Amino acid sequence: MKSAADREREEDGMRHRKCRGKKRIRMTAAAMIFLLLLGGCGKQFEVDDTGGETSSDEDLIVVGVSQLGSESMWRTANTTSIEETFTRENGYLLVFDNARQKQENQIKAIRSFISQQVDYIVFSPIEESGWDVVLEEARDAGIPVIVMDRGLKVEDESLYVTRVGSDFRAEGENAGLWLEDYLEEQGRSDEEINIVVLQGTNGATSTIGRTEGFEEIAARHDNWNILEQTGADYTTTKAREEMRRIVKQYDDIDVLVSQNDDMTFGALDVFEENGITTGVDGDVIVISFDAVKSALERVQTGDINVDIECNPEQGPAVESVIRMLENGGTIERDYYVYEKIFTQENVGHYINDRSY
Ligand code: GYE
Repeated sequence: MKSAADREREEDGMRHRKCRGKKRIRMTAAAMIFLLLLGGCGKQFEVDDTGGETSSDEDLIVVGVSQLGSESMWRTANTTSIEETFTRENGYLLVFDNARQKQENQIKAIRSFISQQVDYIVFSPIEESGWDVVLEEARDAGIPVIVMDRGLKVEDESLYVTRVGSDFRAEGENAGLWLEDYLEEQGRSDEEINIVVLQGTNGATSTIGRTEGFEEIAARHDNWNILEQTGADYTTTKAREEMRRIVKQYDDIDVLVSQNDDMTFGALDVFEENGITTGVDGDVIVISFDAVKSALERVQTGDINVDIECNPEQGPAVESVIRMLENGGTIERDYYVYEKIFTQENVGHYINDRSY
């Protein structure tokens, strides 16, 4: 049976309406904050703060979201952010698909969104390449595509409207810059420093950016030796497996750079198994990424030296973009979310407010 929203789309024969002047859709508080951050766009939105009715079905904006998987705590928080943003109460009908780490599943999901004639397609590309054909299909169907989290490489940039996510290269650079400062503080700037890097999923923007950013800083230091960079798919299990091999192979690891918290947990288990101490009072300096609550707790206890935040709460920013599109506003090519760096010194101020 067709939903009222389906019927509405068929009736007006339009797959994407630039402006829905008749509609009043409440904006979440979080979306308003993002608007302030995005700057200059706030005036384009109508805010219904009456707190009252939910929108009727015909008014709902249908958003198809293809999530790449559920490999990490970060990903779960990102999915929650989407689910909490695109609610009926906020004026949306969310069609959600979890691709379980397979690009072919994401392509299938996008095709299914196209055949359902959703109003917007939002997706987080598992890797950067291989999207041209399906995005051309979305364009031919007149459905705007918003890229969330990881980015992509397409021949024709107009195949997607914008990307909302993190500046992964800056995250990688921040890891390197933090290490520079830390070694200096410790009086170890001239020592030989042996580094192991656990990388995320191959071909993912977050892996590429964090790797390149860190390498750029490492290249300034002849005494920083990257012993090995190895992929562990952003998962604890794979990281454990790789680290068991690595600790056998090298007996003098000074620094572990682990491109997400889930992999860091696996690595910490293996260090512990092997009687190797980590963190502020330990032998191995540990640099992690994401900053989920359970990792911040280990920053607080000192097992992890630093956690470079990657903010998964991107639903409100994606919603802001949709609002702007609905109102015919000008869209930037990239929207970056705000991110911090946590060490034992500052983590206490933030940890209690962490919801994921
Ligand atoms: O860091 C990791 C996840 O693309 C930013 O993917 C994301 C990364 C995140 O699975 O935990």
